[in-house]
Amino acid sequence: MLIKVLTSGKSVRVFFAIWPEEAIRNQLCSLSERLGVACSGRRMRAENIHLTLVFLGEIRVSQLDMLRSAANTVREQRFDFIVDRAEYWKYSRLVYATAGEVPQRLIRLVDLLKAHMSANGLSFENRTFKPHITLVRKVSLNFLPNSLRYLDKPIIWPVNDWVLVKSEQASDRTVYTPIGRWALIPTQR
Ligand code: 2AM
Repeated sequence: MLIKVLTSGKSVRVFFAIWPEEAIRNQLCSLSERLGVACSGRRMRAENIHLTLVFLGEIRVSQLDMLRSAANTVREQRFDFIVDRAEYWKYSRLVYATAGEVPQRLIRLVDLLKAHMSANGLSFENRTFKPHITLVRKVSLNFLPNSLRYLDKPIIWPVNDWVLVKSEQASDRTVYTPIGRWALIPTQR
């Protein structure tokens, strides 16, 4: 399904991501509340919680159609992303949630997206994929204690689709708007 882009500018900052539905967002939000208090950092706003697949950065608006056509050809099956831990990234001063075991289908999805984008002439920063759901920023810690690192009850996130997101800077906040959505192939669980 495509969502009309409401933009008049010549370039747009975009990335591919998986975006939690309400039930999972609420669980991640509760986790960010716990971590935010313990680490005294700045929590991500609930509606901005996501997992980035490929960050494309600034592209021309005129490239969006080509990007969507390339994305239309990506096929991968549904998977669960099992969030069972939090980690601290000292360099970036952020605390994020992640999975001890990264699903192969997630890795394949990212590889496919990168390959299709490159084949269509889009250049982007090709960092090693490190799945992370940023929850708290501006954290000052030496390390994250184990009591905060491991979740008592993992959050089982059923991933059914992925999105293309436009990122904009409003006066005091970052606004993310989905501008495309693609379904993953259903499998028998
Ligand atoms: P972060 O949460 O670690 O900041 C939108 O900026 C999303 O793209 C965020 O999830 C951000 O990760 C990710 N991202 C990856 N590479 C980026 C880059 N070079 N610049 C900005 N954001 C990037």
